[in-house]
Amino acid sequence: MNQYPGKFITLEGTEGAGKSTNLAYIEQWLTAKGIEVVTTREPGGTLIGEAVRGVLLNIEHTKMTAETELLLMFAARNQHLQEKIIPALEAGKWVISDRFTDASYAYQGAARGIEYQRISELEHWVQKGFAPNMTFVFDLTIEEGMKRVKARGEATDRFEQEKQTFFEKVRLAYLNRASQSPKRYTILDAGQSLEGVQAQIEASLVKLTRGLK
Ligand code: Z5A
Repeated sequence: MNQYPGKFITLEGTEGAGKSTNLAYIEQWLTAKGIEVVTTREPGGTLIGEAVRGVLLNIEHTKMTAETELLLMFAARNQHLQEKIIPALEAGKWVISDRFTDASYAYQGAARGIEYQRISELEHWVQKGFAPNMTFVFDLTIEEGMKRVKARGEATDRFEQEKQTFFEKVRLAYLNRASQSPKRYTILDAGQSLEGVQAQIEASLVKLTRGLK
């Protein structure tokens, strides 16, 4: 639940599915409606969170355990919530985050094998019931996502070195979570052209902003 005046939107999906590209589209769309928007990302979003991101993505950290990974995700998230997300929402701004807690269930839970119950305990401790108003799940085949990432030509991080089966588990976990709460989640066919994906996003944003001046 989000009891603050601003709304909280999160973007999720496997790598290369188009989250970062469309975050900019959502920001522009909402800003054009006169809404004040803050964009951010996880892990990261604050000075401390970005430092933790550096630790999490570093390809030299081959010995990182799944539990350490999960705790670092929630350490960064706690800072992100207290320092950036909640103050912005309290001020009536809308916050759009490239990934949030669903990623912990999908990556550290489904793919790394940590029990959901353990993740849920951390979620309750850090978030105290707080959750996004809307979550877009960018659904794309792993092959197509990898092709897009390769074409972008950037250096790979620690997660991107995982095998295809790891990402298949992540994809399935997102789809399962979304199917359990269809009111909060919108699954997007991210295999469509950018225009096609943005038309799907716009349809949801129209519903979310209905009634606003
Ligand atoms: N992680 C975790 O394990 N647990 C957690 O709790 C959290 C995160 C919060 C970093 O995330 C890692 O952290 C992530 C999960 C883990 N690891 N992985 N994998 P990240 O979000 O920074 O990393 P990412 O998912 O790898 O981001 P990405 O590769 O940048 O993906 P994207 O943002 O979804 O894609 P994009 O940059 O918007 O698009 C990729 C390319 O495709 C780009 O060149 C676009 O121009 C192109 N594109 C986009 N849309 C289209 C369409 N429709 N058609 C054709 N081409 C397109």
